[in-house]
Amino acid sequence: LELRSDLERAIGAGELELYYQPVVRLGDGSVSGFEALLRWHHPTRGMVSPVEFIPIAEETGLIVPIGRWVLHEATQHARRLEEATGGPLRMNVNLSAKQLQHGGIVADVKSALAASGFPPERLVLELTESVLLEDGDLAVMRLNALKSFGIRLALDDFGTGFSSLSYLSRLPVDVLKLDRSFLRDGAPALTAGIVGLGAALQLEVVAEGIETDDQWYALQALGCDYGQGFYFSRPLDAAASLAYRAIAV
Ligand code: G
Ligand code: G
Ligand code: MN
Ligand code: NA
Repeated sequence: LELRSDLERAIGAGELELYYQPVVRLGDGSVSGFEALLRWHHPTRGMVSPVEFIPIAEETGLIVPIGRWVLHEATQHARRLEEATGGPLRMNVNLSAKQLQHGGIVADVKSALAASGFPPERLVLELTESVLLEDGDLAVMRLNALKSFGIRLALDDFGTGFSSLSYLSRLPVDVLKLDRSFLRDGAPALTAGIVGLGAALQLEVVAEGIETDDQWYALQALGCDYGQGFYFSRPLDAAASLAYRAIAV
């Protein structure tokens, strides 16, 4: 496929860009941090979605240098965001299973933190339960090594996989990200159940895909602490993310 060879060039050619979506405290709508999301500006196809090119990056192994670039870029931008807002912020970075299988991940995270000076306590690595599908014990070892620097782990797309509950006991996670399908499909009992599960396990819960004020208020009433979604903000380019301020409550 031609996208494959194009992707090889894309990093060096500066065609990859990170967008940043705010994560807010549902209590008052204030910004707790941002999630970094990759975008590829392809010279002829225009914007290519990560849903299309991340799988290619994984098959070709290019996810390793791309992921390294993402970690460096996101932690450096996190420092700029903190300067712009004058307070501490978290930065969430997505990791795929392939990145975790590669031995370099621990060194890559360490070097991004050292180069940026961003504190590990505010870096959140998002993973899905698919990290356990292949060589799960190795993945858990690497995750524990990462956690030993003080970073946080979030389980992304929670509630959509096969056996989320048993995976929860194996993965050393701090945060559950409730998949946006729960809000989209209007599943209030399941949403309440997962928020309750998070509380029982002393995990933070981030609700994804908040698009209306009613969804916000309902989650607030359930005691869900954090959220993200188009209601607060779409993913923003770097300049717009620096200018983003909490919506007035
Ligand atoms: O922003 P958006 O719809 O387009 O993202 C789609 C998916 O791509 C998300 O579910 C996310 O997990 C994945 N993704 C986005 N950015 C990155 C990244 O930097 N690294 C990895 N591994 N996945 C990413
Ligand atoms: O899997 P992951 O959660 O990393 O994917 C995040 C993706 O979800 C991004 O592509 C982002 O653009 C998308 N997204 C974020 N907020 C909303 C929302 O409120 N509604 C919808 N439909 N998509 C969203
Ligand atoms: Mn994510
Ligand atoms: Na998600």
